[in-house]
Amino acid sequence: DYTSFKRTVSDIEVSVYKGDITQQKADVVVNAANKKLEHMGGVAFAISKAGGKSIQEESRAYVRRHGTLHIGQAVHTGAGNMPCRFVVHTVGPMWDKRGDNGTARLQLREAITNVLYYACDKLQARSIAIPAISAGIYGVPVDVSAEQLMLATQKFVRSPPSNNTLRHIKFVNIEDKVNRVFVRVFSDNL
Ligand code: AR6
Repeated sequence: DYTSFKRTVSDIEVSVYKGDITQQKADVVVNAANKKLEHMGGVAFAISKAGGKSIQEESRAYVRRHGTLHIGQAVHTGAGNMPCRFVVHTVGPMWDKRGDNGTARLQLREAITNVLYYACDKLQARSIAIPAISAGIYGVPVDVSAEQLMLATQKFVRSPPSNNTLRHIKFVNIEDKVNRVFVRVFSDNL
């Protein structure tokens, strides 16, 4: 595992890291969830497995009480046995192979913006680890996911909110080929 890109803007360090997100010691680990918070595949399954039963239990309790999530919404649970403090669950859009996906792009950007604000407003987090939301089971091309995550991050770090607590924003990819795309997009644009 290694850091493959790092840049500091407005005292916030943004990095791209090749590794397993369940092993990150950040205050917040972000989950690429679905609307029902049923953590079945991909990064959601990995988080649920690494954290232990409590993550799926807290997630079900949330949905019983408040209903399902909408795309881009952020909610949190504890992190169970993982080395982070909280899991912030968000729901990315699904890709439509035949559509123009303008809405999907916007929703992806909003999801990350919401996650960053949530981490400050609700959790006073100093560090956050984020996976390539929607770039797996939901079928968004990796370069589109990287681009939208970068755009949301770029906007946040160029003009952080007055209550910003974040000092480290880390994009964590388990797959080499996904990580390479993130390095290219972030180093070209941030
Ligand atoms: N660490 C870092 N990245 C990972 C890990 C890991 N341990 N495991 C997978 N990835 P996905 P989505 C990468 O499919 O497209 C679930 O069933 C993976 O290589 O997890 O938003 C949910 O419950 C890919 O690049 O998320 C939803 O139903 C990225 O994480 C649905 O999948 C995202 O892939 C959400 O699909």
